[in-house]
Amino acid sequence: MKTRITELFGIQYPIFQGGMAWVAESTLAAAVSNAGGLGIIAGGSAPGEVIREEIRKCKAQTDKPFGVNIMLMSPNTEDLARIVIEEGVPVVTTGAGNPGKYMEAWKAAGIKVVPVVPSVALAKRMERAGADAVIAEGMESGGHIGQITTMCLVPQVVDAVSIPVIGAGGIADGRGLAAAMMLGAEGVQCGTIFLATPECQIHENYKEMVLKAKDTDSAITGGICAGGAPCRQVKNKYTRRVIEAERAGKPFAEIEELTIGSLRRAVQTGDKDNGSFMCGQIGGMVNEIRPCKEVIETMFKEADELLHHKYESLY
Ligand code: TUI
Repeated sequence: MKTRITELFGIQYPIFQGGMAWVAESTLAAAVSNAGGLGIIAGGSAPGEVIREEIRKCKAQTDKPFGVNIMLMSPNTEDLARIVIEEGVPVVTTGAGNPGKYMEAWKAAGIKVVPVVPSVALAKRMERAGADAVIAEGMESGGHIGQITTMCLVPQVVDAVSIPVIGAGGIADGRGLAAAMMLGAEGVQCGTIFLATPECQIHENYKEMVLKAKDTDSAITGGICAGGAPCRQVKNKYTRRVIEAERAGKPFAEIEELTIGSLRRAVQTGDKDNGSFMCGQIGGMVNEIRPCKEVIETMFKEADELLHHKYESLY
């Protein structure tokens, strides 16, 4: 499948792996890149030097292009914005904010910049600021989310900008990939499906939570997570406690106390009661562990079948 995304990023398949904070480290990113997609190291809220190490480890594991995601709510954003330039990272994706103030420096360094946008307005602003592509991410996604579904966001963003659009949110197989292409996307970004791979270095309990999750098993902790950002994760005692505190109108500091460190607890200690197991709504369809290469190849084979044969036979 050749699109402006495969051309622009020099990758075999137009698929990005989501920049999942605490989750997406060098081994996962290198596995996705080696399988022909674009692997991404998540900056999350880690110190810049930790990510510099991850970038170097990734380079040692692949000679293919990869990217770094910069989560703009991080207190270490300035450091990371500089480190991606120093390390010659080919692609930067951003999330959780407007990367406008860094764009000029990244472009001058030859970095391809791909912001996640939750709205048409931000997509247009990013195009004007020089973004190479945008990721239109629907609220089906895990983690910090916007308000619009993938089905509604992708075609509206595609109509509003001329740069290529990558669809994200709720995509985990060839059907989702084909659907995104039908909406006008030229590639997809997937997160949840890559949690269920042997290359993903999260705690086994996290994988178990994703594999067991049904369609309705995610909860949005509203407007509180990470200082006022809606956040989707698997329902558990933690989400019930946070949502209860929110409904009771507890002071912000008290709720923040509950949420701080919750994603790290999920990823590193697999604390099923106190962790935030971020996962998209498509988690209900993710029922087995498969290597990244198999995930990607199967997805594109399925989409190819659908796009070439299934609909042709209806006419
Ligand atoms: O960023 C994400 N997903 C994330 S970030 C994250 S880290 C975290 N850690 C602990 C608690 C909470 C979060 C986990 N998941 N996705 C991309 C995304 N970007 N979703 C929404 C946005 C977004 C929102 C507003 C992008 C831009 C934006 O702009 C506002 C503005 O400044 O115009």
